[in-house]
Amino acid sequence: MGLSDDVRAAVRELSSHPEVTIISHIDADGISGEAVLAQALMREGIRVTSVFVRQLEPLTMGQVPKDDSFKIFCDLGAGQQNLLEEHGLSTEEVLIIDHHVSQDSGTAYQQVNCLPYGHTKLSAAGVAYLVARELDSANTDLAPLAVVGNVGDMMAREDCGLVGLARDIAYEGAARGLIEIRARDLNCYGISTRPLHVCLSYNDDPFIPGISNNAPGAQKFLQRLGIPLRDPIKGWLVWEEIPDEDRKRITSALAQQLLAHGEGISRLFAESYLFPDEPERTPLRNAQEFATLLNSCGRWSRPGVGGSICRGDRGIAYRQAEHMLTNHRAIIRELLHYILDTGVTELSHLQYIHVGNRYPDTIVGIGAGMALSKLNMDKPILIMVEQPEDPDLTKVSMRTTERVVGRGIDLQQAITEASSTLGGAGGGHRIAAGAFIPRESEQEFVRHVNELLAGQYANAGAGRR
Ligand SMILES: [Mn+2]
Repeated sequence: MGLSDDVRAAVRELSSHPEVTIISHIDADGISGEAVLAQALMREGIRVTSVFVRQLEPLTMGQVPKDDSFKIFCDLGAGQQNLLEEHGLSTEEVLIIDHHVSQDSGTAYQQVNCLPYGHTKLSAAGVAYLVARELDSANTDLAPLAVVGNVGDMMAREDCGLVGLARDIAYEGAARGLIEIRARDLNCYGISTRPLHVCLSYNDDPFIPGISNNAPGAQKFLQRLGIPLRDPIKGWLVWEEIPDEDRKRITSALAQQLLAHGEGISRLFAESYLFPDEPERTPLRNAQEFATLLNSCGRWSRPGVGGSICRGDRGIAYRQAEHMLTNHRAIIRELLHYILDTGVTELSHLQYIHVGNRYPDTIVGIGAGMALSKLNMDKPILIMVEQPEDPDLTKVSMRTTERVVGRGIDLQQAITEASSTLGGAGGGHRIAAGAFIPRESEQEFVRHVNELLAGQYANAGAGRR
């Protein structure tokens, strides 16, 4: 048995249900995964209703309808099978499409999960695409959405590009002319919407002295190279529009800049995924920015707007999403200034701040990540925020840099261990992780994470010797 057997089994199952409810996650992966599944099923004449949840927990289970429809859980469910069981869902009415660690409940729910087969860099939207393609090979037109989900879930981050099955999906989209894959492109966010010098200055992976966090510095650097930065009609040019030759000159000059500072250049380049059919200079133009657009819909509790965009709405839904994106960025900027103005408390191996109830818990991690590049980048940042629904709980987010991860730091490990010791729960990745902890344990938690990070450094040092 392999993943493709599970995909085929799922398709056999789906074909026998006239009515399906999809329960999906509110982030870019969940929104794009839902759109892939819903469109593929509707093309088969299956009626589809969708529900989005922030996370699957006892409170949100109430949103799962108790009716005769078949239930597909997308980007969630694998780790919450006990909740499905408690909700009274039988094995005949559930399919889980997920890429998270599976927690068996005793009830053997049908799953298509890439993780047990060792596909660690495929998101739920990627798995959903495999199912859609098995339903009908014409569904390969949904490949761009699967790429958005994969990129939105950071599947391209570590390797500066998608790998394995996720990369195959991108190439299928490219074969249909729906995706332009640029190998060894600039590893930079905002290649379709940000003026080039601003785009360069926002980039801190890799951190380039004199350019990262320094828009005037980036502008001077480009002017010295003689790169035209403005077009008389369009105004500031974006990276995507810069001619091939000039792009090569810029990346090689950036490489020299990094080498001159004794830094490696491997992270300067990344594969990028552009959508040539989308309007120029919009966040719809590439996978990273498209994912941000969907994330901002989800974070402002309008995942359905993101879903409409995934289905091709470029009218009302797109305008609403643009508005949310602007708002999203303004609040994150405000949070960034709040962190920098208030200042963080430094411990030996981390720096932390508590923002009370001033900001929504869905954006504090992003804001902390941005603040980090203006703080001591060698120490991971930990940010705490009150939980509006539950005053006894505190949401914690942590962020660090690739460089610190390379030295042996694993935030996911530290935060999961520290939170479980104190009766909370956490998860995430080496570079970014989060947890919910009891409010009264905040100080103890911070101290514990600090100790665990110290231990990780010590172990990594011992390993190198
Ligand atoms: Mn996901």
